[in-house]
Amino acid sequence: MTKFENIEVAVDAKIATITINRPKALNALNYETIEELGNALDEILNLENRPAGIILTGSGDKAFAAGADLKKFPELGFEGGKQLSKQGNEVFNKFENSPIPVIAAINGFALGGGLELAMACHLRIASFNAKMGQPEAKLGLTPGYAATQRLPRYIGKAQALYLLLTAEMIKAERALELGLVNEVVEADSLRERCVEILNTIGGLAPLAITEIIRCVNAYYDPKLDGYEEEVESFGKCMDSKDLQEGVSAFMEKRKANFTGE
Ligand code: DAK
Repeated sequence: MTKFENIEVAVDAKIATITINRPKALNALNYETIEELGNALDEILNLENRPAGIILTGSGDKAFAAGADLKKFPELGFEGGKQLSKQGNEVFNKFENSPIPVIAAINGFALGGGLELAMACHLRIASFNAKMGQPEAKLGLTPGYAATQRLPRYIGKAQALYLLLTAEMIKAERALELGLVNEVVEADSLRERCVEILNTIGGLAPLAITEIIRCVNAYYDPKLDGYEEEVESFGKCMDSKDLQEGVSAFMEKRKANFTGE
């Protein structure tokens, strides 16, 4: 794996971990960091032994990512703003469409672009000290990385508008009540819980996991008919070695040994 400047990437046999590593700026996302996140994801997905999943987190115990890096914002202007938004959306969409699941381990502040990045992941596990919000309106901005689109999907229009219009920061327990995160755990067991979830997923059929992600994403894609995509995926899985192995293992009362084919 490439050695990056703003993120750290570690890969063991089954799990890749990407850590945003700008603790002095509370892991704020600048252009370079977002670029590196996209490149790291590409490298992980191209590994010969592709891991079962990815944990995305922030370094230190204070922040997942405290938003887009605000320092350069005042000089960006219209074109610079659009370019930044386009780059972010491309990278975040790449995470959302990753064929292996990505868990955001939210270990502190996840604000603005930081929460938008977490929302592009498939699952969100937060520690009790995590705080989330979309403070863009406080800064004179609309969200640039799709909070106006993803937040309503997770928590409904009324609650999404509340968070976007008030710029209020909420605690992890409230995020759980709203359905924004999957679980809230103690900070010192955050990684352990994410590993446990990915180990569970890693024991299942890789092809089915990839197709489930694809079909659920299709539900939210106006260009696709999710029902048709599901039919396609079902046919594809029926024709797979994983299906043969899964059913044989069930009949023979043994653990399946999937190959993702
Ligand atoms: N950017 C840059 N530096 C940041 C930062 C950020 N977002 N957040 C924190 N830092 C830096 C602080 O400046 C400080 O640096 P020094 O002063 O030590 O050099 C250091 O991190 C520690 O922060 P604090 O001293 O403020 O720490 P506290 O514990 O007191 O407060 C806090 C923590 C998270 C409540 C506070 O730092 C804070 O309010 N941070 C800003 C949060 C925020 O507003 N984030 C931006 C959200 S808006 C778009 C693309 C993307 C976006 C929008 C449009 N287009 C392309 C159109 C996204 C926008 C956002 O993300």
